[in-house]
Amino acid sequence: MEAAIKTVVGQFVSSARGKESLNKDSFQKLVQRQLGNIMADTDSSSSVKEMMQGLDENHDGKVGFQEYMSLIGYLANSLSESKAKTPTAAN
Ligand SMILES: [Ca+2]
Repeated sequence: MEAAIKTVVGQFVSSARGKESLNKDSFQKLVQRQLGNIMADTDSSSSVKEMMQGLDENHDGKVGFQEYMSLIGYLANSLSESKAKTPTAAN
């Protein structure tokens, strides 16, 4: 679990390339390279843009760390719901 947390943080840090937030290009690359299986439509730049606007709570046009964590939380929640619906896939 510690490795998973390090991965989540490390992906943000390396994608942001020393900046505090992900811009549209770096967000799109992150989503396509790292979340292409868990998320739908990551190849569509318009749907990635919509996703980004949904996450951008402070409306600065970028995805900050807290906003990124909202996405991770959302994905974790979706995963736990889909697992709960499939009793054979416990743990
Ligand atoms: Ca933002």
